[in-house]
Amino acid sequence: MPSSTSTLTYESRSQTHPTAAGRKLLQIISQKRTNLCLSIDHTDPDKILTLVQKLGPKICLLKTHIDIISFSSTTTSTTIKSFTTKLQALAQEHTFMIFEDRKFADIGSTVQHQYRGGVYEIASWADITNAHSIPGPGIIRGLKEVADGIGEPRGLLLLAEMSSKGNLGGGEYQERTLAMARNKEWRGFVMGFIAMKEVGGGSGNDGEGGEEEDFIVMTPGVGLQVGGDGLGQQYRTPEEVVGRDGCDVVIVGRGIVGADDPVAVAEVYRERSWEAYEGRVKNG
Ligand code: BMP
Repeated sequence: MPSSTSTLTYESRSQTHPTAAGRKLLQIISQKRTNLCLSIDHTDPDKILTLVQKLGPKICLLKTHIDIISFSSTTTSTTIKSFTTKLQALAQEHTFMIFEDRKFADIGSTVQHQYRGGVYEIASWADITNAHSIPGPGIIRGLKEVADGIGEPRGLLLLAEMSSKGNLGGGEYQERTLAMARNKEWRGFVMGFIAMKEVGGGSGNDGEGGEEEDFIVMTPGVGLQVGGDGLGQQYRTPEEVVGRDGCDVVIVGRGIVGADDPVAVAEVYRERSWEAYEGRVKNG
């Protein structure tokens, strides 16, 4: 049976990960000693830029929902393009990557337009995006064709399971999503999963992915205590998510964005998530 990737260091995985986006992210995680992704779920573009400037040093990845931002109501009339250009400059300044949480879910032809064009032009500025596997492999093929024309590393995460109560992911859905991800045709593009625990890489005991398989698992629904938000979100702690369940990157939104002192709270998340990783690798 191959050994699980969750017992390997981010540093060693950054040398061998099959996707360029994955190698870059694992390098950043290892160098900055942070496996924290900030989900910047705010609707005011100016507030987002101010917060990201402060929180940039704490994170490996910034997750956006570009379509919740109210560009029209901003006082400085920030346009979408100038906003995403500023985010890219902040990513450069503080060394983090950008993940647009678009959750594509349509046929290949439609998602190509959604990824490349429209008002957001996601492929031009987001290093990473994600997609549901429900439409079948055509969604991955469609997105990959767009990504291949960009000229910079682009990575895709598939949603294998969600953090919300009653979601239809996990179990057989996750197994079929994993099987879809393993297709050699997109080996350099599908970098991992949104999931609640380690996926593939020897963790499932099926051995089908081979020893070199390495999917990066990013996990939302992370809080400093176990809990929920009254709308189905379920929170687990960094120790459970990273230490016990083998996830690689913790995604935190309101826990940081809504805090009185976001920088201090982000440091608590960073430290606890990093220590959970160190413990996991040491005991692995
Ligand atoms: P929060 O930490 O405030 O609960 O935010 C979680 C973020 O992660 C939200 O942006 C949400 O859209 C996203 N998310 C999630 O909560 N669960 C999933 O399964 C997938 C997500 O992308």
